Amino acid sequence: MLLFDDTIAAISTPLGRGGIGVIRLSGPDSIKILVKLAPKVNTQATQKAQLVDIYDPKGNFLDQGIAIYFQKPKSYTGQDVVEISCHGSPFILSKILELCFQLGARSATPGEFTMRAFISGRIDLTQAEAVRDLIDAQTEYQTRLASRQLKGELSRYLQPIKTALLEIIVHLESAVEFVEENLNTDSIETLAKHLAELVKRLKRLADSYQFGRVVRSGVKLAIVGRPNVGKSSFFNTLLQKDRAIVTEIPGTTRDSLMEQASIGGIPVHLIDTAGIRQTSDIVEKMGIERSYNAMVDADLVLQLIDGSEELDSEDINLLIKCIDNPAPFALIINKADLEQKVKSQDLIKQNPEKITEKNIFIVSAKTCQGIDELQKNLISNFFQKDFSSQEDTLILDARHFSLISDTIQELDEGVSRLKEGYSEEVALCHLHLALKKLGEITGETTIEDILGQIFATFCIGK
Ligand SMILES: Nc1nc2c(ncn2[C@@H]2O[C@H](COP(=O)(O)OP(=O)(O)OP(=O)(O)O)[C@@H](O)[C@H]2O)c(=O)[nH]1
Ligand SMILES: [Mg+2]
Repeated sequence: MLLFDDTIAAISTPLGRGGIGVIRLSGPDSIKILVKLAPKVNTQATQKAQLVDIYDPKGNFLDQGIAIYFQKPKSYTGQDVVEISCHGSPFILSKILELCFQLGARSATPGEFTMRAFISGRIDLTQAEAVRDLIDAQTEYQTRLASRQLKGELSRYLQPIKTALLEIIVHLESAVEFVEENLNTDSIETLAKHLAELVKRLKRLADSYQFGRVVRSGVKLAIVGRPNVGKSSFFNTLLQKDRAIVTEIPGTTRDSLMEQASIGGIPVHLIDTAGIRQTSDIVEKMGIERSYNAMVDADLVLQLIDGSEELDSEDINLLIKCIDNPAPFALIINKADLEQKVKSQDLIKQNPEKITEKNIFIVSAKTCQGIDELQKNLISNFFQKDFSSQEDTLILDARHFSLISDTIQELDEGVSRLKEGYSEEVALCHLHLALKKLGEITGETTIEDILGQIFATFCIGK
């Protein structure tokens, strides 16, 4: 049983110098500790910012700051919470925190404030996870999704499914309870149909994880091609900085380079590679080996082609390798600002089954022509399968995906047992398990060590 009858404290702002820094306390002694630090604080002025002078126990003045006493239950954690904003000097912050410990608080573990909010019923587990995701978000789209989840989007999607499942369970339970009300074939058919409908809704959610995972963890994009097609220029254009060396000499890039970027709101790990060609130069050979490795490791391979020159055997050989490579690939015809000798059709006819207009982008790394279009469509063309819009509810978290998959499996089993004519008890067993798994997503049914694992991924002070 998790007990939260002690008081925790932590610095909630990042370590290091800053304009202000915030120390947060939660638990029954919070206000007592604040009074010791700032004797003139008005303890009746709850939920209000107060200018206070902060002293150590010997009466030495430490800093002037703003204190807010959030009286329970109107606080983030549902307990008495105190937030002290003082000047953001690492020395002052750690001094005040140390005093909080001396006055009876203990150090908060990662995510412990949010865990208390969850335990006291202020938020459900998906909202608690959204707090962590919001803090970790690196792109605007990630932030938007986390805020939607924080507002309870996932719980709202699941609630009607849970209610419907519970109704079916109650119906079956009464059939078991009153033997004379044994279900006839028609009602079994109807129940199985209702359950199949729930499975359909859950599958839609589970399918969104393919894209959700990409949104959360990002994708590895390897830029490959023969020398001088403009790989490094394209890499720099996407990064919006002069990261890789660009020259007109073929074989300029010798080693793979990796940088983080954002394409269409999705975090990407962008890899520029050495141009692939036959060579006897030992260093260049090693670089090319790395280009092949990057292709194998990538989630999406971008083969660059110089549109101002005829396709040559090196382009075609690499294209065959891209087709055989397990990751999806896109073909980027670069140098669109020059007279074009390569058309989309020239590429499609190499393998019309594997290459379609959807795989092909025409750009100029030099003038940025076509780059906006590529940014808009590249990721969604390859990873946004099976769900229609970016506004749909998305599963981003492996824990949610695994629990939804388990729920679907239990529901499928339940439907099969009903149809096969087993007793209602057998089907009920699966349906109860399905309900339990759904409850675990929002935290209605959760075991303590799972909570420990989830909150360990938070930062301290949140
Ligand atoms: N006109 C034009 N020139 C380009 C474009 N992209 C790249 N170039 C030029 O093409 C030459 C080669 O560019 P890089 O980006 O170094 O090509 P790379 O594919 O990285 O070459 P390696 O590293 O040697 O494999 C340079 O002179 C670039 O300025 C483009 O879109 N238009
Ligand atoms: Mg290069």
